Amino acid sequence: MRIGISCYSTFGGSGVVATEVGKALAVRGHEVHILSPSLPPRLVGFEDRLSFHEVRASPYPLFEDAPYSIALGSKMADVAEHHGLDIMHAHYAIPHAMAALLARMALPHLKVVTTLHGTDITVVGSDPSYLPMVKMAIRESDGVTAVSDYLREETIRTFGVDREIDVIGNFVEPPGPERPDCRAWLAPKAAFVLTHISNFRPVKRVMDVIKVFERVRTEVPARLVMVGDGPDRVEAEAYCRDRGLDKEVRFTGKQLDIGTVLACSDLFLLPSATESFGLAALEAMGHRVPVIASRVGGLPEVVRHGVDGYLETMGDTEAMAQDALRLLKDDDLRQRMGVSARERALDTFAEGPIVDQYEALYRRVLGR
Ligand code: GMT
Repeated sequence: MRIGISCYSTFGGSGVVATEVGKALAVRGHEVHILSPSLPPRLVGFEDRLSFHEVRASPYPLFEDAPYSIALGSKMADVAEHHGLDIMHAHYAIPHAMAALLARMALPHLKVVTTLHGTDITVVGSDPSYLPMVKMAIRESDGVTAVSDYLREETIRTFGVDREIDVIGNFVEPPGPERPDCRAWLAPKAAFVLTHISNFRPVKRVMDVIKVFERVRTEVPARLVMVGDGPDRVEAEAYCRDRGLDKEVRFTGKQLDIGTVLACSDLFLLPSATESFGLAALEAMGHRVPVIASRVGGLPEVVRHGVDGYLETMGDTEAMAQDALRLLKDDDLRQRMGVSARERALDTFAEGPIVDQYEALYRRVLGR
């Protein structure tokens, strides 16, 4: 098949999933074209049958903001026509699904598959300024997927849509070789390493991460590694400085090699307000790192409470800290949970079977 994939080029999970699906499809022999405002971070290395198309919205004095959605629809139509695409797969509804539908108006044979990732439904998609168009995009796409049962149900509830939505989860690959020296530079004094990875948006509740850590460090030697960047980083860093935690909490900013950090971590913290799936948690599990998270959204479909980690009421930082202390004080329990977490990640959310599901959906919408 000839497949276009449209996504954001940020470090977020939707771009990661889109890029990894594209790479896997190219390895399987499909021709894949990725469209994004800049090179997605995971699109590294040369892969035969995989091309990248940068989308640029040209400025014009009349525009307050150049209309990216129109430029994306134009680029989709152009790539689809000149490369004979069968499918345009939009990752994250806004604006990729609407742009793909515009491209389909220009080229009626083009089929549109939309993957809903999370806040495109639960936060921004349900905002009245976007809702009617998100609803239209869900209704009009030839195929729609959601990354968890929770997100599928939330989509039906929020938009009142009556259509088939396939649930296809996020996935991980088995981790590569670990770097033996990373623990020494993350936690020089044989302390435990707690890790959080996110885009530091309000939905991630990064201050809860710091509060859990603050409580944990009163009982065991520990370091906190905060990977990523976003609006709430400034507040979190200032808080750590004010409380004298800045030697123990390390803000690394965005990192490509999260595998190295996870390989040296003892616990992963994800106390989000909502999370449709929680790809960062799954990646931690793939590295044998137990997860402590909020019991929200699709997280219970990923992390089994008491088996791969613990799930607590959102905002209950004391319960999360108690879970962390229980795990850090009991090496056997921590290792057992790490092993379960890895098995769950690599068995239930392995790349191969998940990419099979996308391939099957493409064939279904193409009637092949
Ligand atoms: O919705 C976002 O905040 C962005 C999006 C992304 O691009 O990272 O994250 C969502 O998609 C991921 C990949 O499917 C999921 O693993 C995340 O749980 C989901 N984020 C939220 O629901 C908050």
